[in-house]
Amino acid sequence: MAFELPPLPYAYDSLQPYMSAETLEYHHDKHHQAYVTNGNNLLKGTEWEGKSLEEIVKGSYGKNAGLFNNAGQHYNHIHFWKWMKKGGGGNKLPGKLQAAVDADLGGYDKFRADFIAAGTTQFGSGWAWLAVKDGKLAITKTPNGENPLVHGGSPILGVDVWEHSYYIDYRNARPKYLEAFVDSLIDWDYVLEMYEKAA
Ligand code: MN3
Repeated sequence: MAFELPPLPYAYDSLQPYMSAETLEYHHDKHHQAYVTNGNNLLKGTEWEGKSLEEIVKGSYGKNAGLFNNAGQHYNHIHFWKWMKKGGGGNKLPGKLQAAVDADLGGYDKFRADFIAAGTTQFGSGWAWLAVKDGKLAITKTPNGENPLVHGGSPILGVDVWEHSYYIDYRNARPKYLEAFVDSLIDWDYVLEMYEKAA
């Protein structure tokens, strides 16, 4: 199935002041579009043509680096846009998710600190994740376009720590961007939706 750029699920200026319209215009319209365009070119004629995006991501990992990087980033960004919303973030988690965070991660405050630390310590480009693995929540980080799908897990929340995601708004202050993402942007309802599919 050919990759397609999904529209942003909100207006470009709706995440201000935490993420600017300029960041979203570049990040969605240029960066995500490039993964779609390059991914489609690299998919042509491969054994993964006609497969689902998840199958392409998992199948191309370690076998076709060019296709994997673009397919992985396409998958990551499709969800990244939906992991944010105006008026999101903070510690008001849906009950089922709160219970899992308490049981598996030591509560919300520890989740917040550990998730931000994962994003801060990812050296260079990559992502920080909340994933379900072996039936439990886990916080991880990956380089470049990788995600928990290729490490036996199911991502339910991820934050992009490539500089293109924060440099316009935060310059080099990656921790400030991560704090704003957790405190003011996360759409916990979408995290719950992915958790219910994964658990
Ligand atoms: Mn990105």
